[in-house]
Amino acid sequence: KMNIYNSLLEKKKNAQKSFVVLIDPDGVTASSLEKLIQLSLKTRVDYFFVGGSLVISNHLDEVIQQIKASCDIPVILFPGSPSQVSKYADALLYLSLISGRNPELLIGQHVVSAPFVKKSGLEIIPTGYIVVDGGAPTTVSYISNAAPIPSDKNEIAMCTALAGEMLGMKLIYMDAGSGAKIPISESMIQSVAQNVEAPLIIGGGITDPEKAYLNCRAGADVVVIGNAIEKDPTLIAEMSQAIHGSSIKVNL
Ligand code: 1GP
Repeated sequence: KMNIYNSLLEKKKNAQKSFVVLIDPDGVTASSLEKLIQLSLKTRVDYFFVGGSLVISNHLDEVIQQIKASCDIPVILFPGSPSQVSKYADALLYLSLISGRNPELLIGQHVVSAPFVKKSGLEIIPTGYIVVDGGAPTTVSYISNAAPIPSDKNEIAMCTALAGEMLGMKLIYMDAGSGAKIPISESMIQSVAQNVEAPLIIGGGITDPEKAYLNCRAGADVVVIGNAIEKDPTLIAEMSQAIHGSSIKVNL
């Protein structure tokens, strides 16, 4: 079985950017998911993330099994709560909300669910999860009961990411929250990217391929798009081109 984290490190080493499509199990039906998978296979989607802050339905397993039956694109769980674990996935982002000061999301929920997560047999990827203000309250900022980092405080984001990395977190995921009005600024991405070695995931409110491209140029290793693709799945092709095209080395 492939090791997802090693694949991310390998890509980073080769300055290859990754495109992630976030699938909210509540936002898809079997037929819309099939369409999404087919569009993802036509261009290039590197990974699927599955999960979200609120998953109301209980068809997480079915969604992942459907993806697995149709394609080889790796599925990584992005759990909003400890109940969002599925043995059918390839890996799990083991998130600690290091931008917040809610002990439950830093360590409490991890303790309660640890034996069950371990038993899943999934590849566990310790991830420093940093929520940045997205211009208006997002589901994650409300549900987490923790203040997001103000969008113009690059140094707080940078210090938070550094601390997470020194604590042993293998990925840094900076998120403005799903459907954020304002995505994370390129200058914040740059401050973090220049100071940490862990692969950097950026998401939240990215609707435009130009922004996805600029995020990569600023130092994002992985760009996650959810809402925009849920609304218009044909955006997958343009997003994929913008993200993968940004890897081309330009000598200035
Ligand atoms: C949310 O980063 C993801 O956790 C994606 O956000 O749905 O706004 O693309 P969007």
